[in-house]
Amino acid sequence: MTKTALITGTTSGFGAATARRFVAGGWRVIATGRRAERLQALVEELGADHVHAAVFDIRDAQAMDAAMDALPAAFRGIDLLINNAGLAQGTKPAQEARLDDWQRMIDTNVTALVTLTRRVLPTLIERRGAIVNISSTAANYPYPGGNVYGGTKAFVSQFSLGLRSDLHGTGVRVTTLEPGMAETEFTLVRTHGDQAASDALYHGAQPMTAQDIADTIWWIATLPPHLNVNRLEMMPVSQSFAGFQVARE
Ligand code: NDP
Ligand code: 8X3
Repeated sequence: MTKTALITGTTSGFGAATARRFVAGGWRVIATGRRAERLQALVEELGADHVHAAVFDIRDAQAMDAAMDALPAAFRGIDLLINNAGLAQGTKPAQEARLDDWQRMIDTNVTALVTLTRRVLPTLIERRGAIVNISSTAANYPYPGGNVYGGTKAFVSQFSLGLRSDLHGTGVRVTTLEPGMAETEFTLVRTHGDQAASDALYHGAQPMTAQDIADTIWWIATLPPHLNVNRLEMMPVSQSFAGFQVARE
C-alpha cells in the first residue's frame, strides 16, 4: 500500500530534496511551507497524485489545524512525520542578539514542532508509523553565536528521546537526525539575506548537500520495522571539532 509522509519545510533545502526522494520511492508526500509558488512548482514537477501542497506558516497553530483538516482523503493516513521546517537567525553573541530572532527560532523550531507532532501522534500510533526530527550538531556542540539556535535543537533531540519512551510498545519509531554543515538556504536565512556570507561559508568546504540528508532520511525510514535509529549525527569530512577557548587577563 502507498505510504504517506508529512514533510515540513519542503520549499527549499532538505525538505524539498526529501520530498523528491520519497516520491521517487513511491510514497505520497504532504509538502508544507509558506512559499506557495514553490510548493505549487513541486506539485507540478512530481504530480498531484503524489504531492499535496499545504501552505501555512508553521508558527500559526490555527492555520496548521485548518491545513490538516483540509487534507484530501488520499493524504489523510500519515505514516511518517518529518519535522524539518526550522531556521537559525543571527550569529551574534547572546549579549548582542536580537530578541525577536530568538523568539522566531523558539516559535518555529520548538513550539511549532511540538504542536504538529501532538496533532499527528494519534494517526502515527494507529498506523505504527514513524517520526524523523531534524535537529543539528548545534544540539551537541556549543559554538559562539549558536546560543538559542543550539538550545532549540538540543530541545528537539531530547524531545525525540522522550517521545521514544512515551511511545514504547506502540511500534512507532522516532529518530533525531543531527546534521552539521550542509549547503541550503540555511545561511542566507540566518544572515537575513546575505548571499555573500553564505557563499563564503561554504566556499571550498565541500559541505553536505540536501540530497545527502534526503538519502539518509530515506534509509532511516525504510529500515526493517523492528529497527529504530535513535539519533544520527553526520558531518561533511571537511568539518570537525575545535577545542575550548580561554579568556586571558
Ligand atoms: P532552508 O532554509 O533551505 O529550508 C528551511 C525550510 O523551513 C523552508 O522550506 C521554509 O519554508 C521552512 N520554514 C521555515 N520557517 C517556516 C515557517 N515559519 N513556516 C513554515 N515553514 C517554515 O534550510 P535547511 O533545509 O538547511 O533546513 C531544514 C532544517 O534542517 C532546519 O530545521 C535546520 O535548522 C536544519 N539543519 C540545517 C543544517 C544546515 O547546515 N543546512 C544543519 C543541521 C540542521 P518557507 O520559508 O517557504 O516557509
Ligand atoms: C546547522 C549547523 O553548524 O550551522 O544546524 O549550527 S550549524
